[in-house]
Amino acid sequence: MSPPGAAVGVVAAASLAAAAYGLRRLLRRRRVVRAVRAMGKVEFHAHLNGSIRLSTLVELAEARGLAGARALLAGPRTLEACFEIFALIHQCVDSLAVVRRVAREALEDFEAAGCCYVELRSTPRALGEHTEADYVDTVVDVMAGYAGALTPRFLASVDRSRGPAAAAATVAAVAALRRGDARARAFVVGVDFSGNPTSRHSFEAFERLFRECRDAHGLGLAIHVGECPRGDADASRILALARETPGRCRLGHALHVAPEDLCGAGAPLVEVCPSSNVATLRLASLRGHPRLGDVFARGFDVPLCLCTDDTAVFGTDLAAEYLKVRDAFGLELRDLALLVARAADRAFDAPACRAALARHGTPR
Ligand code: 6MZ
Repeated sequence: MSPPGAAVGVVAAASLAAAAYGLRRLLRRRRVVRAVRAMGKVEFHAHLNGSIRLSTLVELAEARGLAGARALLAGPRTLEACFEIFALIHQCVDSLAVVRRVAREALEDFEAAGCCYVELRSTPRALGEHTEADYVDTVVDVMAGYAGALTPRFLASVDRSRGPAAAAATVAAVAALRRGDARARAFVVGVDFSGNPTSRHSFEAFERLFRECRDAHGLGLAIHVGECPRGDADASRILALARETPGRCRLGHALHVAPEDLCGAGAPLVEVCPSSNVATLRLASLRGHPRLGDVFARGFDVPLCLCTDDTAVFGTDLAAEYLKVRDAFGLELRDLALLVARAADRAFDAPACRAALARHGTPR
């Protein structure tokens, strides 16, 4: 029988080895997190007001006496809850001065997450005596004056729940602004079709307007599709339009769409928003996300880009989204960098996007 001192020694050595293993794992994880944060990334699908800095939202809500804000933000993120949160945010973002602050902070936060090029989208709103064009001009002014290394561009959002007449008015205002102002022409590079996907308004009512944006105004189209099942032909109309000029049309979410409809020659890029999609689909894990397994494990050739959607609503940032996908599908850093480099070609200002990545030093 060995003396008790020897047994204690064995236990001590085993615990030391376990502690050293734990420490090595921790350090390795920290290196991975740092590398993913530092890697040059691009963001194509971020809603400005959904990207409000959370501390700013809480501050603004409290200043306005919006008592239910904290409880709403603490609850789950069903699709319905998200749209209640957007209503709350819109109550807080009630002047161009606040728009200016939210836009500047959003750019700072994207840059801090390693984003080199961002297309921020927002639904122009008339605030006080100011017009929708003033709203767009304010965001463009923030972008033009941004002193950081991030390259920003703007997409004007059409909220489908406002209906086609409001959409036409928004597009007319944006087109007029771009016609008269070279700076607006440089920064406003596309239009987005978004809003509550359960709205009674079908894409059909907006299709002519989106074609006009593409053909008459030279704007890129970013279209939300298949966020929830719909009884109309919404998805098939959007998929057909997207295949006409794939470089000028991207799809947002595309969850209730068959992978076969998103593959092959002329396939549009899908803006995948991992945390948002997991929340609204109520998935147990990212591994159950439609299509990602097909792409990463089975080699389906679906062009895609990882995006945040609404950082405030989903408690995320761009680096966290890349990290989640890396972890769920066992990707290497070079796989992520390749994803970014391929996506860059589908930016609505692709030369600016590629230049921003090159300045960051991302391998292509
Ligand atoms: C559809 C969404 C969205 O435009 O005021 N928006 N539309 N699906 C989503 N996924 C959850 N996330 C955000 O930003 C907020 C607006 O963006 C759209 C909604 O119309 C929301 O009101 P802006 O800057």
